[in-house]
Amino acid sequence: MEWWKKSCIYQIYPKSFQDSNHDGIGDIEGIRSRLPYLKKLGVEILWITPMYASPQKDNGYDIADYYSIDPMFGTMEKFDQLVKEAHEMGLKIMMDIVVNHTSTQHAWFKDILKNKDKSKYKDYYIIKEGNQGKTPNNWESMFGGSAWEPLYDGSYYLHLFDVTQADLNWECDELRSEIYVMMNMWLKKGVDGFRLDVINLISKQQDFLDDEISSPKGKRFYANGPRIHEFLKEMNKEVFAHYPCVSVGEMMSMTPEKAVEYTHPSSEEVDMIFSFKHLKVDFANEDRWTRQPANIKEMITILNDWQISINEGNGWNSLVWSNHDQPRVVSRFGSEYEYHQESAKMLATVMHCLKGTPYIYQGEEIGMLNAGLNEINQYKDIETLNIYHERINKGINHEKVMDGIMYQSRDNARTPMQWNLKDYSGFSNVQPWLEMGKRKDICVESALADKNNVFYHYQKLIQLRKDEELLIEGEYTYIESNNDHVWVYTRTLKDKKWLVINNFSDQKENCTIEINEQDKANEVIISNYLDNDLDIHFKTLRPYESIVYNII
Ligand code: ISL
Ligand code: CA
Repeated sequence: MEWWKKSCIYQIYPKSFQDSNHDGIGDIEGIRSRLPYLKKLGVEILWITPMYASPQKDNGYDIADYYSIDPMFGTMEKFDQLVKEAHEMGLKIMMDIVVNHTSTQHAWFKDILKNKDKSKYKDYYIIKEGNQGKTPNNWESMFGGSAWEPLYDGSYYLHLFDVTQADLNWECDELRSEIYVMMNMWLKKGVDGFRLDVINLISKQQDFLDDEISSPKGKRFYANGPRIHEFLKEMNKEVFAHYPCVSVGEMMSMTPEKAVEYTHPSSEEVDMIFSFKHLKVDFANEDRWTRQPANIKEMITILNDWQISINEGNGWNSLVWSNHDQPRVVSRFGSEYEYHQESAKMLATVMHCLKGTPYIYQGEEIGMLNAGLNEINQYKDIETLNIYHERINKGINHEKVMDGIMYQSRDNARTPMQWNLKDYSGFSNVQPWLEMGKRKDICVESALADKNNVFYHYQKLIQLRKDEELLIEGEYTYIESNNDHVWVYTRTLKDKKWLVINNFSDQKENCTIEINEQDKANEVIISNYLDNDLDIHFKTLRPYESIVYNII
């Protein structure tokens, strides 16, 4: 079995993980100092978001030099030492690589500004003539506004994200080779794999037509574009195939059918994809910035559909509640106060018992919550600031705009990691680059001191996945339960069967579980309440109750 199927991936957002030199910004030394903590949790792969040299307009997703570490995080020597120490402790390192675009501070782009038409790098980016003094087409940036920015002579470059993130031209053979050489360099150094940022956007349909259908405009002409499979097969052959590495494609506009095309072993593209469909069930009218109560039934339906289709197609799933772009999961689908621990544990159990590779985003393991920042000037995220101005300019009132931002802003997940009850939660001795979240009582030190804390629940789930082949290879089956708030499923391997019951509601819920009449439970494997009975056919579940039974 591939090693990455069994492992749990922990995502580190280095800027906000641990500051070692007290400049308010997390760094490599900070990560190194916390390896024992991660080891204790039991995770096996550390995915670290970009630490390359960057002007940090989009917190490192705007890379200026793929070959160096940003001084704010440390040096290449420090990075090498981190990899070495992690390996000695049995931890693997997954790099985050951004090859859909570079920063406009990258030497290639700067060369164009300097040498203009003489620059050999003009073909590395997507540069088009304007259309009678206007942009080449009506495509929009994901972060608001036009996706085109004028260059020096009436032509425009494409940027699907911020204006400082220029899209690379994957049609250019030389560009592709340079990217593969660079990726090989990191693998040779000893890193264990890549998370590939927005990788299914790299192949753009070449006629660059106007678009009135997708949102943002243009998306259907580049998401899963015409040459995407060809490019990924090439990347696999040139890079991944030479190392026992893992490759995760972050992809939007995904369906399980498409996911199978990318992850089926015979496709030789990527090992798994990271996608978001189930994390849109609290958007009103598909508008992320206007919230509605989460539609749990829809979420269960989506996740269930992915489990079934991916397994049937022999692909592989990523199991994800949160990352650095998403609100905190307990704030979103759980309870911030009364059932904080119960709901955080339930959410953990649901994901970790599904088939696929689970991800934990830093702080999720202690149930960290949304930031609670209510002033726009407390926000740093470029997307949040762009959206704020765009919506205010459209005449939407400030309170409504802030309501959306407080719930959805990416900064919710980016406030510094809370280690202890000291100033700045032990993240730093000085005011951090982004304000601390409002709920300072939730921290690692308090979590570790309480044997019933959600931290130990995650630790147990991670260990269960190491011990029980059933959780890795076992078949997933949906079980009817006549209650929209409840998700019941089984995992089965040979003659072993586990029943997983989860209540997503903050109320007591009754349900009848449509499992075989003769099935009986003989053991509770894990639960978020201490006293469970062994009845598995009819249950009155307590708020956010979650139980895993062994079935005989
Ligand atoms: O942030 C989002 C809302 O959830 C997404 O639309 C996000 O922009 C998308 O998932 C792509 O994300 C990745 O690429 C971006 C970067 O800003 C994100 O941080 C990164 O995860 C551009 O590189
Ligand atoms: Ca620092």
